[in-house]
Amino acid sequence: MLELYIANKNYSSWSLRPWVLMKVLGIPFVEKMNFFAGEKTPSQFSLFSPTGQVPVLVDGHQSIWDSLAIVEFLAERHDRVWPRDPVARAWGRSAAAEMHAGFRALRNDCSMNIGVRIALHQKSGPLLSDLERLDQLWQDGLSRFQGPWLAGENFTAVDAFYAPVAFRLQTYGLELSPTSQAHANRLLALPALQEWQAQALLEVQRDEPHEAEMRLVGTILEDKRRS
Ligand SMILES: N[C@@H](CCC(=O)N[C@@H](CS)C(=O)NCC(=O)O)C(=O)O
Repeated sequence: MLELYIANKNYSSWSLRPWVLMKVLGIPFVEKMNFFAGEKTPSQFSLFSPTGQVPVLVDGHQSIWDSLAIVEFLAERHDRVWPRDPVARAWGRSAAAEMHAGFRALRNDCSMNIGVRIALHQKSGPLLSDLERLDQLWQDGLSRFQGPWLAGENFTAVDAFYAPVAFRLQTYGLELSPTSQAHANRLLALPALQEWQAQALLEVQRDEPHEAEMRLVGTILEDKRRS
């Protein structure tokens, strides 16, 4: 049985990607969650991860230690990971790679913190550019492949890569065009994302560096997490 090592549900955006993909596609796996709140040192994740980072997928004696590599490993074994249509597949792979390597301001200024609602003190130029590009990308995919998912009628890896963005939009109250906003709502309504969110809200451990960062960038309007 595949084992997926993740950090936690509230903050770990990279962990969410393979997790939601495997859940939606019904690929069986055992979840191995390691919070290491506060006291985590790189060597603790290094017990199962060569980079000291998660997610890591373990298949027997083989480890796959990056979210994009995990998706490609799964794609070699399951035919619904990427769209069947080659044009949609190439678009999906490009868009997933763009998220993997880009959107730095969105990822840095608006780190994932699912249970909290925050009003940002300000939106930096790079953040506004990332939001503009995100909106353009989502609208492009949805109109080109006619939805309801980014690369067509099925939820595929590209949707999994953008799933954490839906939580970031929700946390920071960031607005996109009506088409993209509807897409974020579609993601948030997915049973798998609802399950992830419900578990995130139950977590009592806090990652102090994340919490401090959040207090720095904005005003906390609401904290829905269990205390
Ligand atoms: N490129 C990696 C990035 C993974 C990553 O940054 N993971 C974060 C958790 S969301 C992590 O392990 N942070 C712990 C650390 O860097 O010590 C991937 O896509 O899997």
